[in-house]
Amino acid sequence: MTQATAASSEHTQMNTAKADSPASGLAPTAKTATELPKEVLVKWLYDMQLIREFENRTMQAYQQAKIGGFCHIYTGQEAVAVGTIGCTNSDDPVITAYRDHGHALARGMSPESCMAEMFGKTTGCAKGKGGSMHMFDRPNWLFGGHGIVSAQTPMGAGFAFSEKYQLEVMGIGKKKVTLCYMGDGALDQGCFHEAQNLASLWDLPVIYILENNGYSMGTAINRHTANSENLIDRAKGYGIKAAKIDGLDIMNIYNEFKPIVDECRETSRPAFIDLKTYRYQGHSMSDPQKYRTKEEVDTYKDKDSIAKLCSDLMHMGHIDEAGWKSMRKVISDIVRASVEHAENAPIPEAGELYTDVYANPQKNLSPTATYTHGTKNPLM
Ligand SMILES: Cc1ncc(C[n+]2csc(CCOP(=O)(O)OP(=O)(O)O)c2C)c(N)n1
Ligand SMILES: [Mg+2]
Repeated sequence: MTQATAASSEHTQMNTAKADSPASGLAPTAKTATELPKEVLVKWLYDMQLIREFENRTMQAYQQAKIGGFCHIYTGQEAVAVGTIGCTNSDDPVITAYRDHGHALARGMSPESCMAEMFGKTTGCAKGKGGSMHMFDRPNWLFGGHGIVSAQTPMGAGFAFSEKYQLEVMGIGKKKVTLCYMGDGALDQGCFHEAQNLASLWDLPVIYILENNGYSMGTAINRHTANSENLIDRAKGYGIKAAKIDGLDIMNIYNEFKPIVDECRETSRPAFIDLKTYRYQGHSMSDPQKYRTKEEVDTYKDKDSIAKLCSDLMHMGHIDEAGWKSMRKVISDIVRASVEHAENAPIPEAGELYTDVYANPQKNLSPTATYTHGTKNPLM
């Protein structure tokens, strides 16, 4: 058994799935987060720390030029991905923008697969052809990772439409909620308004989660969008239920977001959530950050979501100093192993440029037929 597998089996034992825990496939259910099983709460801490450590190693690897292209770090925003995904069933569709490593890990992608994707290696989730901005994980219902600002918002409505159509017209499937994440920059794109219009008109069960980290690249939100203190009124203009939630406290996210998910699943009505959060790093790995002060960043670091959850769990007696230390060691070993894995994994053959280009490349193939991963485009 390698160090990493030993560490991961230790983690599995530590967080053995119980009914009502995320690992059972169903969102955990309790009136308030403090009433959730200890295993669920400890797993949140684990997942948030996994993302934090993963991003530390990502930055190192990027600085060593082992990762190329654009790379956007999720540090500071961990409570959003872990808390909101923690309110969903494991087969609810999730789609997001390019700051996507946290969502991929929170959805259950293995750190090896995520890291290898960034290294451009064949064992990455998209065979190394997508990179940092395009994390896809079909078995875990994660549909990207999208680099064009707001491009995912109409697709979010599309996933909700597809699931609803299957249930109500084809008589298959079940009630699902689509989570569509977006940055504050996406608020200003026309397609988001079109998506909200159709989501409301057609009763689509999609929740738009605004990860409001205050900046679109180097432009502060009050300089790029109108009435930025009152964004929920816009959604209300489309008849969409909207709420503003503090995104730095994961317990609070559960308490306020879980009822919205339940209502969306039940009523098939869309929702819009303005989740206030903050990114500790620059917009991407090449950002001198002249648009904000160190003091501002420190103010948010003082309210760090991982430190907050850890302290809450210690007060509740769910974890102690020794447990927290050993959890961090387990995670550190797993992430280090993921970097080693990515370094040693093969790079794609040149011929891979011609595979996976079209979803359905075979002539006369039924549009509903299953696509075979790796199928070569016969025209090339
Ligand atoms: C349509 C489009 N316009 C411009 C860009 C360039 N661009 C990349 S990221 C970005 C800022 C987006 O910020 P935000 O949506 O707040 O997300 P965050 O980086 O804060 O997560 C811009 C303008 C783009 N990718 N797509
Ligand atoms: Mg932003």
